[in-house]
Amino acid sequence: MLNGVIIRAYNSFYYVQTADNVVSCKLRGRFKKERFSLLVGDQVEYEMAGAGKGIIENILPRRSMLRRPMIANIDQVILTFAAVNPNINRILVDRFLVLAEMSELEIILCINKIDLADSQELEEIVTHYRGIGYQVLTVSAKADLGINELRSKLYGKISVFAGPSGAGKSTLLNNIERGLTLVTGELSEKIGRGKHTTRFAELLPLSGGGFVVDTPGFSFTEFNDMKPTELMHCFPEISDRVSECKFSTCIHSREPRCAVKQAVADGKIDEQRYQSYLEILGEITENKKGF
Ligand SMILES: Nc1nc2c(ncn2[C@@H]2O[C@H](COP(=O)(O)OP(=O)(O)OP(=O)(O)O)[C@@H](O)[C@H]2O)c(=O)[nH]1
Ligand SMILES: [Mg+2]
Ligand SMILES: [Zn+2]
Repeated sequence: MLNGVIIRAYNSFYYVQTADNVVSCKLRGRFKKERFSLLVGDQVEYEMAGAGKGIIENILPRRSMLRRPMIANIDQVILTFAAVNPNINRILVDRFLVLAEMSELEIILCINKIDLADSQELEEIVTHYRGIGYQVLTVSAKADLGINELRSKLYGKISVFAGPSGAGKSTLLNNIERGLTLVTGELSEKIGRGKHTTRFAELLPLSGGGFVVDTPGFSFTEFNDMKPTELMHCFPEISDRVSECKFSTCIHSREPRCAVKQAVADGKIDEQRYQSYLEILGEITENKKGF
């Protein structure tokens, strides 16, 4: 049996990347029920059925699954923001970080368009997020800065580029891998949002090994089904302290003897990060009231 990874799914065809080519596969009849559960990113075993064609015989166990977009076996999320245009906004960064933390994947914060940035403001934001423990890279797709370091983080892994629209995700990927011609800013406006955002997710192979996934940006983050206990663990610096709160049910808002609030008062947790936490907490507890 041969091995490969599904890089694209279209109609009932699955395009399977092998060591040296792409094979267009159909599913073995007995798998038809599972058709909708087979995802881009899945590792499969297949048998050849003519030139460039194959039949998928087996799906290997998944290491991970990302929900938005639905992709299997992702290793890391490259959360991409523009330093400027659109200007970086810490609350928005925190909101995206929470979504990324929910996926339990590795996170790299990538700040693009540093060619336009004020170096002091950039330094501040980098220091801030490194201080919390995040990996932060500063790059410019246009001016070709920091691209090699970013590239080196991608090889041998499956990485999803996510973040707000206009951050430069597609431009970065076009720069990282010669031969990619992803639609970027100016063009995507002409095509219109509708078409741009309904694209199917696909794995784009890197010549040095590994895959990247471009995603359409969204500027609106939602936390519909999240529980307060999940939320607190999406802030590493809060998560680290929850066991020190007086009450095990503490959600770190109005409770007395709360180690998190104490850490904010002592300057050990950043006040603005705590405000981001409270803002999202307010949204998820507000949602519950309707039921
Ligand atoms: N000055 C500058 N402009 C950049 C840089 N990277 C991207 N841009 C511009 O920013 C705009 C948006 O870039 P895209 O790559 O389309 O952004 P995106 O994140 O893919 O956006 P969506 O697909 O809508 O989510 C384009 O006009 C790019 O030319 C950069 O490093 N510096
Ligand atoms: Mg794009
Ligand atoms: Zn607490």
